[in-house]
Amino acid sequence: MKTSIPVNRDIQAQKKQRANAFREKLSRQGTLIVNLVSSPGTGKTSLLEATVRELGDRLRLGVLVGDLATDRDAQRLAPLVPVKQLTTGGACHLEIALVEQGWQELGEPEIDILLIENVGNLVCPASHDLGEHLRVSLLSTTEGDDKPGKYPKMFRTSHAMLLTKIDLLPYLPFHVETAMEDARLIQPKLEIFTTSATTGEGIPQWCKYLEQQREALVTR
Ligand SMILES: Nc1nc2c(ncn2[C@@H]2O[C@H](COP(=O)(O)OP(=O)(O)O)[C@@H](O)[C@H]2O)c(=O)[nH]1
Ligand SMILES: [Mg+2]
Repeated sequence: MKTSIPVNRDIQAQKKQRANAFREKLSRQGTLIVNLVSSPGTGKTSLLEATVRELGDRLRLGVLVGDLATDRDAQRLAPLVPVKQLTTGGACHLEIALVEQGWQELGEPEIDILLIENVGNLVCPASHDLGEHLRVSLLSTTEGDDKPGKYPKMFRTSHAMLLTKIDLLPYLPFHVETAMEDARLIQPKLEIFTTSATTGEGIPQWCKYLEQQREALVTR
């Protein structure tokens, strides 16, 4: 008699377990993990640069940046913050094993917030738990205000959404209210921020949210 072995289910369960263990380990030392997800070019690295400039004096930060190839994002951030590049070699998303490896390469520092920039992609990263406390999706004004409904899993599994590049609003047919309503239909609890890494608009509010979330982690 043939027996079937649910290999894929076991592997997924193991990854989930590892992600939970990583989240718990960093929770115990008071490190908030934030997973930034979006399409390529939405402004994740620019947001990280602005965030580190705003928060770097008050909180200890560390960054892991994911890409298919090259260490360009890590090179951009290295002058500002401890950072390691995670190169997936073609995979369209980060996985917990690579994040654990990057965390070790960072030296497992005692930091307040670990920011992870996921691979630019609105589909695959939605299905992979990296042990984060917060998943934050970015949607830029250049992408169109109809995207939350078209990529629902990403926005449904997010805690916050940033509408980025709002400095470009005068030049684009992008309606902030439409994008917000679309996203809230999918995830009513979504915290929403409008930001521009170029002008700095909305960056203090976003950083305040991060500070509050980190505070909530250590006082819970
Ligand atoms: N106008 C404008 N451009 C931005 C903003 N943020 C990022 N960009 C530009 O968008 C492009 C992609 O940004 P990047 O941070 O590399 O996006 P990532 O691929 O999501 O990490 C770059 O040319 C940035 O200069 C913004 O707030 N306003
Ligand atoms: Mg980037």
